[in-house]
Amino acid sequence: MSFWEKLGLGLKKTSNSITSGISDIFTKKKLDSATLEELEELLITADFGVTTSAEIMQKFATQKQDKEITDEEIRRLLATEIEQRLKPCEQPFAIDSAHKPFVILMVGVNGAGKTTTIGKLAAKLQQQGKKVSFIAGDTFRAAAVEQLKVWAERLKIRVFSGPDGCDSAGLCYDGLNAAIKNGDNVVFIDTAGRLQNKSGLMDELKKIVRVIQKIIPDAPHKVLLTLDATTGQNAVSQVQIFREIVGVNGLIVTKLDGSSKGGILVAIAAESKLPIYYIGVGEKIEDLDSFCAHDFACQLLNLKE
Ligand SMILES: Nc1nc2c(ncn2[C@@H]2O[C@H](COP(=O)(O)OP(=O)(O)O)[C@@H](O)[C@H]2O)c(=O)[nH]1
Ligand SMILES: [Mg+2]
Repeated sequence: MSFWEKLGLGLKKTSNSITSGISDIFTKKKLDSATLEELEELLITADFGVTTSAEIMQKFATQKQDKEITDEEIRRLLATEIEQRLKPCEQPFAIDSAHKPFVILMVGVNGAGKTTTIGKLAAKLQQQGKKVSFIAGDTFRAAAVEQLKVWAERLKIRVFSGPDGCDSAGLCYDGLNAAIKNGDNVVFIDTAGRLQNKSGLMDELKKIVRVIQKIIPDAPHKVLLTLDATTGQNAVSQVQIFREIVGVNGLIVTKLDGSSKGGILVAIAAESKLPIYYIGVGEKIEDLDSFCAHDFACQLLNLKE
């Protein structure tokens, strides 16, 4: 199955509910104000966000009100609106080779998919000929270190880790020095994500950044926030929180397979305007691909391109 097919299958729950919702609403074939209101509600339910849903509804109201329209036309119009909103977030993920190593700090709440994404992304960078290494900065849980080690073994990547419960920032400091010594092109720093304890998390992440800047003043070169699409609107507030803490400059949205909340990408894009570098559609190594606004919008509205 191609990535496109997996994405389509993953978004089925969302796209089916939007599609059938649209056909239910458009029994009258006319875009009157009652229909428009129902459409707006449908978009909100699909997690597009209140602002975006209202904007789209408003646009249809000025352009199409009381005109005859088929449900397929509505889906096409919606797909265009969504693509436009997602387009600014579609940006290539580039490693600036002027930085050696290029330091990537992975942040996000527990279970969002940070460690898995590090593995998948490292595989891609290896294919581009980059020498990659890992720092197991999630020292809070032994299982987290083990999980990163499994990826490292599989990809034959060096992983810098310390004893259970050791100080994460100190480990990152030593790990970064080791990466420099080894001449690595890219180093991923995995971190813990205990959002329950927001101030502790904030302190720890800030400390990691401070410590690595003692070695490389302009690092981290990318702070990637991993978001689990199944969490819906909560993902929007996670963006705000992590931005405040460590200045996130790129997003990865995982679990778009099996999420009935695929519309959340639209809300995240509208609220954050941050690049969405990659999306995840499964647990396997190949289940991560660059984000394409057009493909995503088509799959979300059940359109065949
Ligand atoms: N279905 C699905 N599962 C994913 C995806 N990305 C990660 N996972 C799974 O989500 C769980 C948590 O991922 P993990 O990388 O440990 O999250 P972390 O706590 O942020 O490091 C694991 O079981 C992963 O295999 C995805 O795109 N789709
Ligand atoms: Mg992890």
